[in-house]
Amino acid sequence: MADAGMLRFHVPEPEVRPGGTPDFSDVTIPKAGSVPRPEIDVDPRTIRDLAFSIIRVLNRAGEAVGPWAGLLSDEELLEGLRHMVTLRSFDARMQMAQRQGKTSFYMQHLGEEAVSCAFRKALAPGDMNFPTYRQAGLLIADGYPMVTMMNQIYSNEADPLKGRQLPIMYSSKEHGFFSISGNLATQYIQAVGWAMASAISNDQKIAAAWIGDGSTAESDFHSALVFASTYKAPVVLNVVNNQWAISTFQGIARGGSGTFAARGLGFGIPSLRVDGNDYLAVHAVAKWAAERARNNLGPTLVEYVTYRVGAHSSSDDPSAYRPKAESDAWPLGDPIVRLKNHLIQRGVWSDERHAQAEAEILDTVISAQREAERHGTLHAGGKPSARDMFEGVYAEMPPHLRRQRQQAGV
Ligand SMILES: Cc1ncc(C[n+]2csc(CCOP(=O)(O)OP(=O)(O)O)c2C)c(N)n1
Ligand SMILES: [Mg+2]
Repeated sequence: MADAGMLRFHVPEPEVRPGGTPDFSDVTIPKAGSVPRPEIDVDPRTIRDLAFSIIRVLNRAGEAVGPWAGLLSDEELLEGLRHMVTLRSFDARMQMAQRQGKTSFYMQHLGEEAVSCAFRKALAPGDMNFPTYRQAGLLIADGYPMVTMMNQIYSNEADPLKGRQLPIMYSSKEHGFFSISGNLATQYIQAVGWAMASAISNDQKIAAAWIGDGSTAESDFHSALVFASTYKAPVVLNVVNNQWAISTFQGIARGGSGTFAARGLGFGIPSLRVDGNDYLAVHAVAKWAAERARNNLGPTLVEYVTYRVGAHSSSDDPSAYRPKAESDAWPLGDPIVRLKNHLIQRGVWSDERHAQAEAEILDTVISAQREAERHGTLHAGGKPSARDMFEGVYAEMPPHLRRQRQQAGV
């Protein structure tokens, strides 16, 4: 009905605030195995529903069911579990190191481990990720040394980035991990541009763009989708919807689109939603999207539905903006517990072996930490040389920088 009264300004509000009872009744969860798996060359117009559903493989009994199941062997799943436990353990130690003043800043992945760990296994050597700060699992699952990550976090003398990047903003060309940019959403246009270049040079490498729910509100996200769809860039466009953008709930950036995946539909991009806490589902969908890219079928947009259990960063306190127990109410569970239960159900794992593996992994993380700390931490021990800040940018140093370097005596 027409309402010609006073205009009202609309601001979306989360269902609950601190002190309230967590409520995810608006998150519709389809049964595991119920969403079809189309051919990779499907006409995007025929799979619009997939942008509004959630692809799931693991059911409540821990079984892998439906058309997206069956891609990974016992060994591959056990390895995936080890990667996720390693990332969680690494996070806990580094979070503690931040509280001890050994680094200025840290960001955890708690609850989101499956997304980056499983995605990495769907790529081929030479493919390039353009990650945000919450995809360290891409490095862990690719065997990047934890000591090197810690050296970067401590900005110590062995930091490969020589103290120039904020802690956790890693970079490794060899491991397909493009330097993280703190300016959010730049990853999207960079990834699409890199993918276009790969196609222009008739290469075989594909790119993966990463963004959080909140950052999709940036214009870079939309520009990237224009270029990706027009030029059928060989890129997987990942949106990690962890429900929060610091203190802003996902309804703000999502606006009226219903889901983040639905954003891709207006560009004619096949767009899927997947259970981000289901290692098998994440891997299967990532593989589908990567195959499309590699077969000149163009971009795919994937929304990972997950929940950020921890604080946004070591500088954040979520109790100021959401109920304390909200993460316990999250209906998609914990990615590590779910994969563990699946492996037990397959008969290749047990609670005892899991506890033992957790203890062994913690030992490995602690010894990596000891080794990194021998090279220094934020306030103690070895540091990068002050000379380093003058190097690596200009092929020929401009006179004013040369003068400054002389003044600094380095
Ligand atoms: C262009 C830009 N705007 C704002 C910020 C400040 N900022 C850092 S993280 C963040 C929230 C991002 O949330 P989301 O995209 O959902 O990612 P998440 O942290 O949940 O993984 C904001 C606003 C920034 N770094 N860059
Ligand atoms: Mg977010």
